[in-house]
Amino acid sequence: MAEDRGNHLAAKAVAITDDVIATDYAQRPELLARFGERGRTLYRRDNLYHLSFLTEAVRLGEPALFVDYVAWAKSMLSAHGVPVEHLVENLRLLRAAICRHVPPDEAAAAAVPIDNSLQALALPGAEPATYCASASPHGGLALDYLTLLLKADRKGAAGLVHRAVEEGLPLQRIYLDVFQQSQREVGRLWQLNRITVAQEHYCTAATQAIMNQFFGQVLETPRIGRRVIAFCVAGDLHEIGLRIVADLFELAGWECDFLGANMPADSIFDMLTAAPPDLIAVSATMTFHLELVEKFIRTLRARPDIARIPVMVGGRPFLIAENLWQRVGADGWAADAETAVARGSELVDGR
Ligand code: B12
Repeated sequence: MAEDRGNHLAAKAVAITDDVIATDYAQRPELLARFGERGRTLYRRDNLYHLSFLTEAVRLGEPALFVDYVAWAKSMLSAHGVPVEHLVENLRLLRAAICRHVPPDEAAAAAVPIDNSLQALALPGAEPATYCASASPHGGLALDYLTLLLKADRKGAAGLVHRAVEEGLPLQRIYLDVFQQSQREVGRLWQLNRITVAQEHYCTAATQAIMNQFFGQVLETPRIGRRVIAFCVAGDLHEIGLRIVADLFELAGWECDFLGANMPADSIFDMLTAAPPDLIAVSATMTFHLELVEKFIRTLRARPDIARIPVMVGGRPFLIAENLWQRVGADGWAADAETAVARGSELVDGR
């Protein structure tokens, strides 16, 4: 059955991982001497991580989710000095181990994203491109903003965007062309091992603080009598994308109950029942949280009192596989906050 896809991979993740490691260490006994017990622990952690992405790609029938993950893993590993050949060999062992542990139909389904990834790894790969290119809209401003943050000058960065708004740049552009793009660039620089986790945290916290400075302005738009509840599924800690969505809804005159990151589903249902909104906006950034997005929508649809509230989804995995929103059962999706407001309005108009 389609809805059972990926179940065996999830259930057998530990056994598959142990098999990969046992096979590799038997073939290459020097690994233990070279990398010690810690090497084995990291190898184990990485394989469980590979499997968490692969399971979602198989479950949702979207191989692209795994291909994107492998491209990301390649770039992370090579930035830390691990040659691509290690990843290629790891994927081959993973493919073989899966065949030994899950039924043939699920093994065949898992082979598709793995083979697609191996093909992509065989091509010469460029490093991921910058999100703050001067040719992109307000790319120069985004780069200047980020450069100040990376020098730990958040006052300077705040001044820069406040001046741009005073000179007439709409707040929407600051949110999308500066905050969004600089955050994505921070991620790229971390991925390439060019900035530390501490620098990423500094930039993120500073951008959140600067966004808060604009919040009064965001609320000035006359209200239009529509309300959206916005949250990130449990475990997902990435809230800035959804916060941008929330603020742009407010700028368009909606009331937005922004609940932020890591929201337990039970509590959402209490809120939805007590005061049903016109629209629900659900965000997930990590691919392995898609299962919770799908589960939330399935549970909602089974509750007659709130079943018909339209649900929009968004976040990083939805940018990778454009039909994913349908696969998780949503009514719509959007690639960015501006489109989210337009699409959300259409969904509510169409009810
Ligand atoms: C900041 C950050 C964090 C912070 C988040 C803090 C916070 N308060 O939000 C912290 C440190 C917690 C974090 C943790 C992790 N992170 Co992180 N993180 C980032 C980073 C640098 C920026 C996120 C962000 O603000 N993006 C900017 C927003 C504006 O973009 P966006 O989310 O795409 O949102 C837009 C659209 O998608 C859409 N949208 C979003 N939600 C919704 C919802 C609806 C309904 C709609 C319609 C539209 C919509 O509209 C938004 C605005 O236009 C990203 C890099 C990146 N590319 O995003 C990495 C990134 C997402 N993280 C990554 C990773 C690996 C992790 C960790 C696993 C790291 C670790 N080893 O622990 C953990 C996982 C934590 C978890 N369980 O969730 C990777 C993911 C790679 C992958 N292959 O999946 C990324 C891509 C970094 C990278 N380049 O390697 N992270």
